Amino acid sequence: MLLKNDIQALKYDKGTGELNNWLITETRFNPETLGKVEAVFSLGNGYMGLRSATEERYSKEVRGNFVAGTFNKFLGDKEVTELPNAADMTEMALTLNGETFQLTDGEILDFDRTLNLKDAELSRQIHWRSPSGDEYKLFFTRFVSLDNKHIIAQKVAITPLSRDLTLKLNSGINGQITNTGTQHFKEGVLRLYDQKIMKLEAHTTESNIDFAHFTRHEFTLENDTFTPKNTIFMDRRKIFTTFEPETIKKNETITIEKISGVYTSRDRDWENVDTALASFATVPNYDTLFQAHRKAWRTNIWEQYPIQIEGVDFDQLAIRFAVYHLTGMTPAHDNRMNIGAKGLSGEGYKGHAFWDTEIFVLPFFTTSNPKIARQLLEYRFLSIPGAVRKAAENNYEGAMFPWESAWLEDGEVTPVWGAADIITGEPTKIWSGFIEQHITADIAFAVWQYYQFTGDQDFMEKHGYELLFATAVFWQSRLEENSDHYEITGVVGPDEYKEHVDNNAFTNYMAHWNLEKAIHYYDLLLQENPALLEALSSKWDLRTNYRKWQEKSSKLYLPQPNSELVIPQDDTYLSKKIIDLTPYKEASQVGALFLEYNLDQVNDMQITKQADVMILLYLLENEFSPEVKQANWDYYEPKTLHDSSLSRATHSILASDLGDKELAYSMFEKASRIDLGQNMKSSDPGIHSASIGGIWQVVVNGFGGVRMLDGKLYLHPHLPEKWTALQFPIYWKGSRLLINVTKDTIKITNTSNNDVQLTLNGTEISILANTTFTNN
Ligand code: IFM
Repeated sequence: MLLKNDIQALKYDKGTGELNNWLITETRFNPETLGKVEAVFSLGNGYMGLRSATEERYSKEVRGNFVAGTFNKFLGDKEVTELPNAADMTEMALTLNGETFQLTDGEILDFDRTLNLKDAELSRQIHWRSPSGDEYKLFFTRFVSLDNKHIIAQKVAITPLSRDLTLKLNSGINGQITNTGTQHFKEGVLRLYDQKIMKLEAHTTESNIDFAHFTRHEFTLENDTFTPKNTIFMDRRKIFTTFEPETIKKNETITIEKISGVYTSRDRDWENVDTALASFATVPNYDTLFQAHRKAWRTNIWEQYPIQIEGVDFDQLAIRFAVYHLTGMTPAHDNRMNIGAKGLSGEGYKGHAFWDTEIFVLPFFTTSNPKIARQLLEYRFLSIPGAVRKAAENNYEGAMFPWESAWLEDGEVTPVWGAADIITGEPTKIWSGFIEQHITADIAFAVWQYYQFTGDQDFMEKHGYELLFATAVFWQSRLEENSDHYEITGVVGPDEYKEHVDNNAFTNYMAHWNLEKAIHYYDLLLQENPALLEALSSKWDLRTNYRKWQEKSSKLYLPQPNSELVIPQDDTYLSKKIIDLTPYKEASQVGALFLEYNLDQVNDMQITKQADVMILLYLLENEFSPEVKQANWDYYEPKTLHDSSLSRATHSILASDLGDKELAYSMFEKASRIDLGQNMKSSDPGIHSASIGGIWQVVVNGFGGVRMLDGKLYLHPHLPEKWTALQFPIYWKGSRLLINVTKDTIKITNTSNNDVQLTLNGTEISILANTTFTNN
């Protein structure tokens, strides 16, 4: 389906047979829209993410290779730490019979570029006529290994069709790459080993991380491997070799493999550059690497998450696309790292982690791969010292988590200045790092959600209780007394178009929830594990805090539904001006409103950027009646621009809950096209991690109807009209359930040795160990 303003630049139906709904194809080379494909087709394994910039270079490309957790801060007060763009190892500049291979020159007779999600491999096939009229076929493939996290493998096969070919290849490692102009690396050693392996060492300027990059090439002509004439050259931060094979006969195919590796001193098994080199030296050729990589994807990903949608091919592709990127963006190998709002697919948001992780992405892992969810929560636990510092800097107590996070110790890393203000001509101040505070409760919420789904007592004892208590200590210190009640003034809620508001409903309710949970677990530990409570008490002064939690939580102002059942988003929202948002809602460009108004003006209008009250109704769903949910949907949705990619998924899930299948599906259609759709300008700085997590949530929590309420599992599917079947796995307290929903049956297979209790469409049932339950 094409949405308004779409042109069909991507195709989704090229895969047939085994590859049905596994391929995304760009069918027309467009040098103006390189960024979209670089991000959406990016390759990654959680250790690194590689933008899919082409082997040959173009003026509007943005090459990018990001290694998780290697943050560096450039000099100067205006800079914040960011994920540096590592040296580029993918460039391969080809000269064919004296002409530079460039798709902007000559003529493209045939072209497609395809991301195969199943094998996580990118391919590009081209039939090119050079400016002088010679024709060539070129076939490029590449992948970032899931089996060996350091490795990028590339291959190109070139066949001259018009006459014999004299080929020149310029290829190596280019450390002149920057983050939009900022050079994060000090020059290191360059070296060619045994006429074969090129090395470029680099060191981040401030965080002192060592990077070792290696690359090597292999040439094959009609099955025979050979070493062509080659000349090495070095430049600042650059090592390249010019290869000049003997003439290749017309219609013969020369294949060139380029295998590259990146290792850093952040690796847990890092010893030094020499051991990294020794490890790289044992890496096999493309095909052998590919077999292992493919097996890893099949076994660890697609067999682990067998999510199937029948009825709409695009939707099946979209959920696979989501799982593909959720895998590539997540540093599952290291609990000192988290997920960037753009994953590892671009410079956007500087690689920083936001509430996007806990509220939008984490539910996928909590439900489908609890081990990874635990590691992501451990990252927050390990970053408590930075959160305590942030609290202290703001005269609060406890752990006040940063709005944007990078290094564990950093605390707040949100930049202070952002986009241009069209009225004042100055940069707009970004207030989120100062006053978008709900993230502290969001993290506590994710801890609790993880605990309820998994029953992981070990995590709670080591990390979870402390996270719940430390966050509650912050909230009690944050609340402001106002005659007979407490309130929270001067914040930004999820709706970032409203700054310095008082009593943002989402923030207040979540803070209250956080305090109540802390009280509950304090009481519980007092009974069940007084020794642990004692240890935590002495660290966080819990006895005093407990009294304050009780006193303040019960008096915290929670905005109540008004006579129309609408919950005020904040103290003044409902009294602000209402304008006609139709032109902005219909605009293809996000933020179109700001071409006409500045943020101060928008602050004075009833315009909401993204789900705000709506996400409250989703997260704390059993605190609100269906009537309240409906009234708030009807009030806020027309005023919501969905200018954040986080918005539509939440709306879709709520629409499912409200029984409006059509609306839920149309919201899902839009959410699932944020990156994957035909808007070729949607994703240049990187894919939208939260929106991708949101796609999974819509499928499993929305249409699949999976919920955890008060620690119990509920299932109430609402299959969209167009779907005939939906299958997905979930873990509940360590037991794996495979849920299969069709128009008239629900089948639940319990593959564990424990019985599982759940409420299915309102009826409590027990799925016995190792059995399948069918409801029809
Ligand atoms: O965390 C979000 C926020 O809610 C809206 N602006 C973008 C951020 C990063 O995705």
